[in-house]
Amino acid sequence: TPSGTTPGIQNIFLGRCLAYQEIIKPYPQTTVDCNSLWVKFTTSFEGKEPCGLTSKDYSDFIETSLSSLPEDKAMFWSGTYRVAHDYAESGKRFITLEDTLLGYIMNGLVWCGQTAPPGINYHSCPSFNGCPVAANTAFWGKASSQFASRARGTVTVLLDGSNPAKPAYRTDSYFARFELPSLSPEEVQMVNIYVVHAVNQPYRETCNNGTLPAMQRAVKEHGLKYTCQDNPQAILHLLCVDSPGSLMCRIAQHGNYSH
Ligand code: NGD
Repeated sequence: TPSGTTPGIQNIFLGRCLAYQEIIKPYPQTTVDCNSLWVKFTTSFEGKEPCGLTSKDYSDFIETSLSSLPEDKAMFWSGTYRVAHDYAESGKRFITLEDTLLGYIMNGLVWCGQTAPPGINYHSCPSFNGCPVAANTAFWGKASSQFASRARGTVTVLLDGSNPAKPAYRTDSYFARFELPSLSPEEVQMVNIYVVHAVNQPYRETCNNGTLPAMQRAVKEHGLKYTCQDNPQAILHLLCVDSPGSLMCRIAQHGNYSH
């Protein structure tokens, strides 16, 4: 059953907004007033037909809350939510959209409007594919492209090379539709592509196989330089936390290096 707007959304929104700026502060940015941000958010969709929204409805809200990004920190993910965020370390190592104020506030929330009072539908919202122009895309598409347009220096992309149901590079992903096209060839010097392979699963796609060659062509055609690596050590080590005994995870157990 499709759920409606997240109960208590105003408290969650304001609490996340305050906590992000007062406590979490992953990197220096200009302060935003949380109450006026809430007003900009609700104005975007309240009282409106949920399937009629476009990214324009969210422009003011998104542009007020996204500030500039530090060089070399932007990270994109596609099918790799968990390991990308483990690796990013809440903005300390890399900054994903979910480590920005906007993404931090909105991640996981459900919301939609209705023309009848009270203007917000707490009973049911359209499913992901339930609208002609997905309501989801009106917000997350705009948020993703605005985030990507702020990236500078080296950017990092984590793709899933092990999912039998989803190719690593899908032309209908948010990454392919909104993020890659918004990277500035003037501001972005290098795209580091990491292909993640699940532990003890076959390598379905690698830098040289499957959809990766097409992705590298797309990156090049956009005027960007790139590198591609299959399961870099740092990523493998993160994945190995959950299967330390597996053969590909047995490392550095040969001796005692303490003296
Ligand atoms: O069929 C779907 C579906 N496809 C994507 N998503 C879907 N949700 C459904 N219910 N049904 C949503 O997009 C879902 O919230 C996923 O977690 C999210 C990402 O899909 P994925 O893993 O296939 O990767 P994408 O390339 O499409 O989008 C990820 C990139 C990443 O670099 C973020 O900066 O785009 C940005 N992003 C997009 C959409 C949503 C982030 C979010 C988010 N935080 O919710």
